[in-house]
Amino acid sequence: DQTGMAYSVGTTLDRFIKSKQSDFPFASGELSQLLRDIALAAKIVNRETNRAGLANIGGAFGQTNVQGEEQQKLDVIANIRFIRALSKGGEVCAIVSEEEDAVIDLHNTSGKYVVAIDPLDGSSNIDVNISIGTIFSIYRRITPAGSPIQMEDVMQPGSKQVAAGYVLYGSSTMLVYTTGFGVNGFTYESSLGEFFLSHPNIQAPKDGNIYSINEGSELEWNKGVQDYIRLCKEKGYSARYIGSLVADFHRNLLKGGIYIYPPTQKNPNGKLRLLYEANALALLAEQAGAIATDGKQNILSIQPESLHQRTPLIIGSEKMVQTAMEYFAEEK
Ligand code: AHM
Ligand code: MG
Repeated sequence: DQTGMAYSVGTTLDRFIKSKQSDFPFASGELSQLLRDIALAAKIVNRETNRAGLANIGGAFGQTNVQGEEQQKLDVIANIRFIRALSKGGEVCAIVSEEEDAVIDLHNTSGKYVVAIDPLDGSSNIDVNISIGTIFSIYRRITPAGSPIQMEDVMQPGSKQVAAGYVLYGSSTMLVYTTGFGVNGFTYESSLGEFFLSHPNIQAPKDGNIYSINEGSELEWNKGVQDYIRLCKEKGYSARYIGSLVADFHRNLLKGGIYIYPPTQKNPNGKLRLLYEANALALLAEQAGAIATDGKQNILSIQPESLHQRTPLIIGSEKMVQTAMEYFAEEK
């Protein structure tokens, strides 16, 4: 029951995951454990992001390592943290990460799940104390457990996701995820080291008045995009663009809005990556009653052809995305 259920104040993520186990009557609990692994890594990355400003005074902060090596970049650290958590848990057989060219085969053939992850998205915002995020998609492997993983296990369309979510490292840190039964958001209480259910059963507004696009690229857009953004202005919508996909998506999900990363001359297929950026947010959008498309088809129905494939992304409130698509269909 997604709507009628009242959660007590102080439902922790762990307890929530446990209470949702009955959504999967025949499940072994491995997906639940995998979600807990991700939450743990998120707490660690949260700690690192909070300290990021102290990186250059690491000595005083006790952060310089014994070899005197330079502090690693936060996105590299996040990549290591998530891969470590996912490898140790034992539920995962393969990982696709934005930070790694090839598939990471964990050589754990009994692991049922494949994870695609952008460990720390919003690279231009990392060093300037602006919200950043982690995005993840979870798939069940197709080939039988016990055999080596194959590309088909990894290259599944977004419609096959069994769970997806993001972590937003913002003014509060939040974890928002779905297992295909609605979308729930948890806010991190750092003094207790716990995520608490703060946004049960998130429903995206059907319409909105915020548009999010990098307007610096306007001259590179096709006419459909230009015309739609002009419409947004005629309607008096607000422009909001953080440049961190998770943060822009999260705001629009709660307030109603549209996020667009269109094809540009520089990036004819858009900039964002299908496997570990667009798919997860598309599933969350759909589960919250919003829409995600590449302009022609539902993001979730795209059959991936390469690991780091890009896709245009139009995502947000149903009415806004539908109107945008009518404009984009005119093209040129
Ligand atoms: P990244 O993976 O290098 O961080 O790039 C992805 C980010 C998204 O978070 C954001 O929405 C987009 O790139 C912003 O791109 P631009 O600076 O071209 O507007
Ligand atoms: Mg990214």
